[in-house]
Amino acid sequence: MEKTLSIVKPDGVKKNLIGEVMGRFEQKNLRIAALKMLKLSKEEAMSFYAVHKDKPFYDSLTDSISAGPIVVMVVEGNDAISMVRKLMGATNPKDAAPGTIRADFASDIEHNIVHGSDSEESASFEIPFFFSLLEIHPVVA
Ligand code: IDP
Ligand code: MG
Repeated sequence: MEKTLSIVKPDGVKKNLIGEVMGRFEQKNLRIAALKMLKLSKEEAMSFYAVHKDKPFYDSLTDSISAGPIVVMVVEGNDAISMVRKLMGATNPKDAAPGTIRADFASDIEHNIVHGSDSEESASFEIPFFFSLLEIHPVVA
């Protein structure tokens, strides 16, 4: 069992895709182990995406993710990190494989609907960024 952090970004919430994103995870036998809706401040967005602080898109990225409410979730299952990444599709929707969330719904690279941790290391930073241990409900086998 692996855990990953996924986010329905502000553009995904605006496009009414919360259920669509969670449904795609659940259809692949992934489980939602924790869930909440919130709005990040610019400062919180900057610390969440600190790994990108030297990138040219850091300012616009942190503006976009703090532009409206988001849905954050812990997703659990076999190979959850890579499964979620596969269901999301490539960062740039122009490169995303057909049938992925980003290919189906994203308008552009800055508005690409969904986030998913890219490694165990990032998941172990991103999950506790949003959730305490008491808020995570591991799946009972
Ligand atoms: P990921 O979300 O697929 O893991 P990252 O490289 O971690 O992609 O970048 C984080 C987010 O920053 C992306 O989802 C995208 O919204 C935005 N982003 C990444 N690369 C670019 C870029 O070249 N221009 C503008 N925005 C970008
Ligand atoms: Mg990333």
